[in-house]
Amino acid sequence: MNAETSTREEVLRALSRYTDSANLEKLSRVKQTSLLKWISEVAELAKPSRIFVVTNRPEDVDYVRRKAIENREEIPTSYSPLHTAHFDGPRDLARDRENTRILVKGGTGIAMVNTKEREEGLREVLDLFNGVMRGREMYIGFYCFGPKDSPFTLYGVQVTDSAYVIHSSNILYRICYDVFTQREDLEYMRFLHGTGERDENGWSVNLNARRIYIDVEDQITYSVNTQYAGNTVGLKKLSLRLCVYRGYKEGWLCEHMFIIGVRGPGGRVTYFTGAYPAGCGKTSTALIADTIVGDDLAIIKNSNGEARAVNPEVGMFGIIDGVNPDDDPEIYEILTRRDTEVIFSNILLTEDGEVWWNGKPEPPKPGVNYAGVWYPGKRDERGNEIRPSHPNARFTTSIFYLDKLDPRIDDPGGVPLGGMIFGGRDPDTWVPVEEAFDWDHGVVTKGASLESERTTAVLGQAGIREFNPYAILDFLPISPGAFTELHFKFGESLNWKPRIFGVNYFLRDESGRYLTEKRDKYVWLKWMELRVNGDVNALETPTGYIPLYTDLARLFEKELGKEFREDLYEKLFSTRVAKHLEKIERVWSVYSTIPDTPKKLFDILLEQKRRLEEAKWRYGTVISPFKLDRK
Ligand code: SPV
Ligand code: MN
Repeated sequence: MNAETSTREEVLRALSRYTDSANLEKLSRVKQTSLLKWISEVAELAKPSRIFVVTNRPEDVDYVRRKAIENREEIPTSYSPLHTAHFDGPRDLARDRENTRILVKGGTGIAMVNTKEREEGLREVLDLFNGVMRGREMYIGFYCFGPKDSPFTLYGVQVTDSAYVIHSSNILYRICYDVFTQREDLEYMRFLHGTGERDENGWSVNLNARRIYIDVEDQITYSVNTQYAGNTVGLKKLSLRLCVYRGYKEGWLCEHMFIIGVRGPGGRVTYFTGAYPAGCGKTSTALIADTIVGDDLAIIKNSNGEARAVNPEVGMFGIIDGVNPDDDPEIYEILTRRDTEVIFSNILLTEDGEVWWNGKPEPPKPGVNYAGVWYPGKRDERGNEIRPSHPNARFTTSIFYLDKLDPRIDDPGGVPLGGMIFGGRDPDTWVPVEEAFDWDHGVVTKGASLESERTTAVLGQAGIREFNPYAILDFLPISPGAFTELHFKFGESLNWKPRIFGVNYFLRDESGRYLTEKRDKYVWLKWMELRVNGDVNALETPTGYIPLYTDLARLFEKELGKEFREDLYEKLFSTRVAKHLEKIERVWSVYSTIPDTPKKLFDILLEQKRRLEEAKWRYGTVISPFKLDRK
């Protein structure tokens, strides 16, 4: 017997203390001895009463669903056996920015990234895992982060004592236990989660010891004393940091972007990715598109000189607040069908066992919600009325229910990218749609410069612009400067670079009224599709290319049956020079604090500033599109 086999046998013997014969057999088929060793170390530390392994078999998936209900992590509804409600508790229903940290050797700071000295962080978090699963079952799930047999795909193992976390993972990702039993050479990410002590409502109680630590070198994440999926489901936002880091090392992109298809003349489909900060139209754009590949994440690689994208996920963890039958018919239908599997989180579960959220046409009945028992008019200790469902209430469901699902969702080669879209909540600067001059210009002035106004619903301080480059700031393990450099290099490696666009659905007039309507974004998409394919001309502004009035008038008529007036066009597409100059100042001052910002970023900002100043001298501070040259 050689040393390898004896180690493997020893590891399996150690694991047998936590497993029945069926689960030991499942583990024994996993080829990566080092992974089994880690699992056994985790078990020794967290001390679960037993281990359950989720394979590709439907019985295992069903078992997890049943356990989530037995453990009271999910509550059945009267509406459908496949609909359940989950509550995170009033102080645990969002991502915890403060306690989410990237572990860095020596604790060296990374500009704009929340870090922690690695050894110190590991000591702290491993201590929190000591005995954390006592009396609980530990679940192990194996997943693909991407289509099976794809060069884009990453692999991950979720270890958790929460059946809800594994249930969510089973909906959101492809189960890939089979791959782990076939390929010994697999590189994989590891996600360890412990719910921590729960109170009588089922909420995690030790919120002061809530920690989400990310070790990018070892590709392990730790999450403890929390339940909210954005903090706990490893392959969601924790893997995003690991994926960005790996892309940074290897020269490809992992993005917080949807992937959509837009149809053009002759039935062609052009694919776009899009990055928008929360609450800025990301999901609604994805759902209004002609086809949808993904709603949240994208892995983008150079494939024979062209940029191709895959969605690493197969499910949606979407905001349910405001979803209504008129504006979101497709999602509404999925959420109200009885044969769809949905986990509703932080909604209102009414006393007759039905799910209610803000957006349902009928008024809410009493029930339980994220803050306990709820009845109309209930107030918190400060006298504020408690909303029946929370603004960050969510649905977890399969993307395969979507009628508009793109047939290439499982394509191992990904979809070819025609364009990349960046959008923020901007009342007064960006036009509704504009194409950058080229890749580098788009990277800097659209992606790296993305800002968004805080919404009143989130912070109660409307009007404050937050810097959120590429809509990924919360998830960056490297500085925004280094991330920008990565985009430059990626662009250089391509023979054909996707066009880059900026969109803004939130432009307002002097009285604060929105100037565009919800469905107008469909026209902007159609215009971008035509631009990518060289089918329409554009006007050159100091900040990029904008649509001609005649093209938009035709598209509004054709796509929405709506008249698009010339005076509205002029208002929407005027270049607001002074606002742009202010924006450049803000962006410049942020990047000048980031030491690894490439010089090219400043050069491009400077050129844009010069163009704006020259235009201001020629035309004044607001430039009508009718004054510009056609390109
Ligand atoms: C987001 O906030 O961008 C989400 C939800 O997609 S979370 O999983 O919390 O990140
Ligand atoms: Mn997201």
